[in-house]
Amino acid sequence: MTETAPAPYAGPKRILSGVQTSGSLHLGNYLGAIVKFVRLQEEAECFYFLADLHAITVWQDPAKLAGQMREVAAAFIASGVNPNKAAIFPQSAVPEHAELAWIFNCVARLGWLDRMTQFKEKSGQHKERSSVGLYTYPVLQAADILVYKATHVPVGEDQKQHLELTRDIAQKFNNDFGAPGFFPITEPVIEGPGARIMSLRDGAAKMSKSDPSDNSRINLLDEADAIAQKIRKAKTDPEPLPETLDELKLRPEADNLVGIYAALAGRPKAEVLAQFTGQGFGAFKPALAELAVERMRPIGDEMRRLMADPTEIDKVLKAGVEKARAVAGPVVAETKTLVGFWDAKA
Ligand code: AQP
Repeated sequence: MTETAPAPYAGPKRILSGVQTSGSLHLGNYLGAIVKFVRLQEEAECFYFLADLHAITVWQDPAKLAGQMREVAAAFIASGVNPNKAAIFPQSAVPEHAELAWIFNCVARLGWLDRMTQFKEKSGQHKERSSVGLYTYPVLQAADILVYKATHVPVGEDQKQHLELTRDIAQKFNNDFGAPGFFPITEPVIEGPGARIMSLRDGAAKMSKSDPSDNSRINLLDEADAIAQKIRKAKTDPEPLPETLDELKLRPEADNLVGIYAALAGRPKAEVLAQFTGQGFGAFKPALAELAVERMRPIGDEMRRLMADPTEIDKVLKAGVEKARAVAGPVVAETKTLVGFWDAKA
């Protein structure tokens, strides 16, 4: 098949993103993704899903899975995602995601998946014992995005490679099935100091819910005392904060804390650095703790309120599923026609 330049996509701007329902959300998920969900809901039609199909690529306790899913929904709403503006829904309740993923499994090439670094990191030494789902995870992610013909996807930097795969799949599908511009060539929205939040214990590792040390991350449900204590204990060095961003970059832990401050304050990193230049962590950490508590406490409180009564969340989810299926259904139907499947309704 000869590759051609991507044909322009003529559909509307549409935003999509999701968060796995595999456990407590942390500041990295919040600053890397959820903050952008809130901003983008003012700009276009938005679909924010609770990625439970992705979550089960590693073992999840069936007795806890639905509760974890509601927790992520509560995090979205408590952070300011407005269910009247954005559809919020569980991925597993919209079967079109899995249906399109199968077709994309037949479009994507093994060599493309073999290059995915997240699979290598997550499967570690035990590749043969990993689920097949973990391997094809980025193909499902492409389906999540393209089943809504989403043009923009707000994510943290760790998802950049998966987004490139989505673009490759869209382009190959459009070429293979003679449908230029059918799927958009989606743009990732990865910007600002929140795009890569690192562990509080190791400036070289990303903040992650699977890190065994709870002190490595700030969870959205942490109480004010825990937030302040984790920041107090965060790994740093004895030097005062430098003058330039280039000097700061050489000190990953310090760089991370200044980045967190900037992302929480919604200010450029250079401006934050200018404010604290020459000061040590004895002064910077309390300022950061105060800001983090001020920003995160209302979110945690609202999450606890929402999670105490699942009926409110479930109402939002049911409406979200309806909105999502109204878009995803016709896209899958058209895709199946392009592939050449028999149509029972024809
Ligand atoms: N440390 C991070 N900094 C910035 N953004 C981040 N994201 C995750 N970690 C950071 C972004 O959060 C969104 C949802 O992530 P996810 O839960 O779907 O998957 P993940 O990237 O695997 O998140 P975790 O918490 O790190 O989980 P584990 O420990 O299982 O790997 C995505 O947009 C992601 O970029």
